[in-house]
Amino acid sequence: MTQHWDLLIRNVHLATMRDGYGEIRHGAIAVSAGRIAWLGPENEAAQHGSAAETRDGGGGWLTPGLIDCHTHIIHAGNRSDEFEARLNGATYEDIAKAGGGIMSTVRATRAAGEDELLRQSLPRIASLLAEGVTTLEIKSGYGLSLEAEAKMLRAARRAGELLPVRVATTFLGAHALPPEFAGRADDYVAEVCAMIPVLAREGLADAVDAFCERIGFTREQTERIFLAAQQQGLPVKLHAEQLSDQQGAELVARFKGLSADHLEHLGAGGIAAMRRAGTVAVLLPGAYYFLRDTTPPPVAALREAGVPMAVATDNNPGTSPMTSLLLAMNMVCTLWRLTPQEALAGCTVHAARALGLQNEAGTLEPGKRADFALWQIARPADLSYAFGFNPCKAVVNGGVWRDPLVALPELGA
Ligand code: DI6
Ligand code: FE
Repeated sequence: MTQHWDLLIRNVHLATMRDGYGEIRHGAIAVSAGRIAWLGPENEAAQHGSAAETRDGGGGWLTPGLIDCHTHIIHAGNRSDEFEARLNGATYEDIAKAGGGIMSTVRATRAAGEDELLRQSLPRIASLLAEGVTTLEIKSGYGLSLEAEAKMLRAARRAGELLPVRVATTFLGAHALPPEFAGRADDYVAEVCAMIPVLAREGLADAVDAFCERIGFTREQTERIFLAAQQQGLPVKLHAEQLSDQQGAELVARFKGLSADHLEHLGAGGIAAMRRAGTVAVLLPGAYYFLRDTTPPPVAALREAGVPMAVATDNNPGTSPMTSLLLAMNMVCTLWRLTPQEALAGCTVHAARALGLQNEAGTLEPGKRADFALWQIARPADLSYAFGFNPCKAVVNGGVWRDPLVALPELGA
């Protein structure tokens, strides 16, 4: 019995991302009700079904839609003024004394209404979407009060309604200590724990994250936050070992966390714990580059241990004002010696797992969401090889074909 499909894309090479690239040359892929119904060699399509609409992929490569699994892309203002001041000789201390740094983003984000937040953030998101991103994680963490964190998360949810992208939200109340809690970090952590059930009830958070660092929150404080998340049935992830080894990876693995992110200072104990727990290592080369860091994450040891490695932009105004996942792929290859295949897996199959979406996205296989990117390239390695060039020709979101460039919606004044 043959199937009836909504859409058949023919004349493409498929990188299914199952078992390496999982290449199917001269392939075709069929969609029904927004899901993948069939895929295989093009010359076998007719014996499996027929489609209401057929598209010619032009001999390009079709991959799973890319997934940016770690961003702070909803925020107001930017910090190019500080960037310039530093390059003209100002020190971080001067800038902090003048009220700059992360607190300047917190002030701007608190002051912006939800529409204004979206107006400033949607162009950044559109930049990712032009490169084939179909799933995007967005963290809060520049509000640092229940009201302002909820506003950020609502804006993130709305971004997913206004633009063709699946948004996964993460509550990052423990990103920095707000000024009104100066010297009372434990009191703020109690406040963050109290926000979790409220945000969970409103369906605003898909996961909970924290910044476990000397300049962030301690492991004990992070654990209190994870316990509060666990009580609400929310999965956890962690900004871990970015600047120093706080053994955050061990902690997040103990909670069977989705991911540990950054990891430049990750030790052997953390790697072993992540492997046992199935916690994904999310690599963020933008922050490493922008901070001119010199300690790379232990990529060879992660590979050796079989810990899945995802790759993300970490888009944020302080340490990674980057809106290109393709650039992140090039960076992990050039800076950290991932292979192009690992880089693409890092933005597809492993990124899906870092969001708990491994049954929905990240590979081309029947039953998964029909989220694809179509590239005019000779081979998948082209995606990691060139930088500053975008070979994306079309994107498919849930079976709906679109141009890579999306129009931005009008938002109220
Ligand atoms: N790690 C970082 O590098 C950013 N947040 C975090 O947890 C910094 C955020 C900023 O400076 O705005
Ligand atoms: Fe981050």
